[in-house]
Amino acid sequence: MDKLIITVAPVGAEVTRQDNSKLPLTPSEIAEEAFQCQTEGASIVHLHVRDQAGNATQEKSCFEPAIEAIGRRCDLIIQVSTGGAASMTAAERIQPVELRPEMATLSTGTVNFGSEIFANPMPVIEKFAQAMLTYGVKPEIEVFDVGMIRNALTLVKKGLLKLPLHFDFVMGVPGGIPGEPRHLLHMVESLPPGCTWSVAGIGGSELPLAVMAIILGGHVRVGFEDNVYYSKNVLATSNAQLVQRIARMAGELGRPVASPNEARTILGLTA
Ligand code: KMH
Ligand code: ZN
Repeated sequence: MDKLIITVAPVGAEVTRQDNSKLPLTPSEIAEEAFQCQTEGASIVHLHVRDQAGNATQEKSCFEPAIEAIGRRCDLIIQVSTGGAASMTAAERIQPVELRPEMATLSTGTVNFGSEIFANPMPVIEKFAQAMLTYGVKPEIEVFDVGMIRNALTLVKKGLLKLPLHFDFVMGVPGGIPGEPRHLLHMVESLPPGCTWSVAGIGGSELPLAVMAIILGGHVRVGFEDNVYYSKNVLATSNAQLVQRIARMAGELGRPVASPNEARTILGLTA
């Protein structure tokens, strides 16, 4: 098995300081948290940013200072979100890809997202995939339900995505695939050979699905975007605390964590 890639999703678009007062919001807070997460074993940061009022934004001018601040503090792979928030337009969401980060997310289907709809019709997915080809950005395929794997493979046939793909199964969003072990097994079995995958379990499913991924040869995403708790009714003190637990458990299970450069090799990001 490859070493374990831990992605941290420290900010998200929906979570607030009411949910967890330790949520990083400004570029310097995000960079400091990213540094602490790399120290604990993370190798990718999945990046959302906020405006001065703390609201989610996809403005390039808000991504730039966060990307620069992270780059000054550590060498994590930066993966910008193109999901943004469910209320945003596709034109808003795609903006940070133009900054040529190493990676960006690509959601390959529409899903109910709580009381909202996270809309990704095929023409939008194709446009986003084309933008990632144009700017030389490696997509991480965000899968909120099993049909989205098939949509990604349709884009491979059209030449808009290249195998082997890297997937992230986001499981437990209200409206998406539930965060249950049998569903993770089914998703993994639905991938073409040679693809890599990680799992981002929402809320209480984060830890059990992460442990499954460690054992199955997948990779893991944790962070306040997905879960603000350390255990039932106990808030996490930082994103780094969540990363540290995964790295420790992976070590116990004989799966050491990948450094950012080792993750680059695993994901084919190096020339
Ligand atoms: N905030 C969600 C609506 C992504 O970052 O690519 C979408 C999301 C996925 O978070
Ligand atoms: Zn996200």
